Amino acid sequence: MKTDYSDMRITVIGAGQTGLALVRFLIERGATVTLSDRRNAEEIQGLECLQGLPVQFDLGGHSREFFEQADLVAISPGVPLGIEPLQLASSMGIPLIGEIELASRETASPIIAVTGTNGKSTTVSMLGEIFHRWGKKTFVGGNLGTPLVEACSEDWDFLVVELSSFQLETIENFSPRYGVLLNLSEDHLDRYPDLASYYAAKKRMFENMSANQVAVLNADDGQVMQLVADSTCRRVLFSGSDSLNEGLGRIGNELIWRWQEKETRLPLDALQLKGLHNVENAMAAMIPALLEGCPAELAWEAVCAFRGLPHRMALVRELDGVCWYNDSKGTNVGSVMKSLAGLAAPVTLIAGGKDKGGDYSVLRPHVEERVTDLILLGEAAARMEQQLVGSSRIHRVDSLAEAVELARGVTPAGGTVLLSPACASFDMFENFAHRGDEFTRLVLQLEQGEAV
Ligand code: UMA
Ligand code: ADP
Repeated sequence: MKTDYSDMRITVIGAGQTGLALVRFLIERGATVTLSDRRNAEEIQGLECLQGLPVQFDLGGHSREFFEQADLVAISPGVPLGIEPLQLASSMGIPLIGEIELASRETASPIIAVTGTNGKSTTVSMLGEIFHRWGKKTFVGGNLGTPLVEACSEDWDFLVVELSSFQLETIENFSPRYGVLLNLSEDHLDRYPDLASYYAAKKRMFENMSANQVAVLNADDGQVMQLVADSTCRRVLFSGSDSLNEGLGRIGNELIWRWQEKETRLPLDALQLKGLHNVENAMAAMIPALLEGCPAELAWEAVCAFRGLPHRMALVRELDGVCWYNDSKGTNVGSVMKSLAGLAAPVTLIAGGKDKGGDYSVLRPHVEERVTDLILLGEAAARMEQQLVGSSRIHRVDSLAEAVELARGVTPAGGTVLLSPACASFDMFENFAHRGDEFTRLVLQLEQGEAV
């Protein structure tokens, strides 16, 4: 399993979390490594973790020579395959490999992979809670935060891996024991020419899976069922709206697991996380555990005890009768709809950020129903305003600080302020967590008694 990279010249592209982890791994395996990034050293965080290692740097742009002369190019997920240096390497027959493919070749541990447009991080975290409570040595990472390559030199009972479409684009032989597909809706249209290409990347998760492997699918999502229609792997379904003859369904306030002539019921009231979308995430997380033989009650206890991840509908504070929620991870319109659905009017919604090219007008009925003031910032603000004009009072601001100040001024007691941007954060922040932390800091600074 241990690939011998000694004497290979490998160029790693992207000096983010993935690239830095790849460099450390490949050097340990004897490769001669160059790290290439379009940013300068001063702009890159965490480079110091490579101190003392024999790595060559190609920073402030990608030089041809490191792509022309490589034996292999290892790619970070955020780097699009269409950029010139990768096209060049590819045209010269130099193999390109993504981090998930590279890492998964190194491990024999069973992989539970989770993808979908929304709910991935919540679901993999729930899976981690279940398997840990069951006493299994379990890695939980991937797009969630820790690159898979950091785990692949160790033995694990299970590897639970969140996969984005970017990571799936570059797989070749990757084949998880379980492939969970939660839902599909519009996202990442700044990277893909159309929705079909984004869905096609998601579909790749199933392309090497066969009858011994299980696709865990959301029966309520027509796009999901259609996407996997021609796959040859086993399927186990979940539904938040229907009792299923086989699989994990729902009847009123109970989940019902029907499998091999047996039936188990679980009380939905016990789930801490609210909203139908979290019921779906919980069901998706339960299925691999149940099929692995984890007692249903133990798995359900673990899921119910889970209190959610930061930056997903996290209540920052209640101040003068106004609740302030940080949903910085609401980075597409689908997730904003779910977040809004759980709130009562009047809501002040702070949105906008890096524009991913999607259609914001689908938010209109949800904004009209609940949002009184819509505060827009970032690169996407102009397009959002155009598409949502007339749906609520719209304000444009230049910074998050200004947005918070304005929200404070316009939101009456009994109302809610929600940061749920429907956009990526990279135009103004390092990532969604940075944006959420900044929002939290600003909100915690607000003084009592100064509301409208
Ligand atoms: N870069 C170049 N040339 C380019 C493009 C980018 O050099 O043409 C460089 C950037 O300057 C930067 C580096 O590439 O230094 C960033 O690489 P990256 O975007 O792959 O970021 P990582 O830090 O490695 O983080 C990635 C995931 N990021 C993306 O896919 C954008 C992280 O997901 C993931 O947690 C991490 O790997 C570990 O697996 C974040 C994300 O935003 C949370 N994901 C998207 C999402 O969830 O919507 C898909
Ligand atoms: P992801 O990792 O796919 O971005 P997260 O679990 O981080 O998903 O949740 C991000 C946001 O997406 C949440 O704040 C919530 O608004 C929304 N969300 C979570 N789960 C679902 C789901 N199953 N379906 C639709 N939206 C969801």
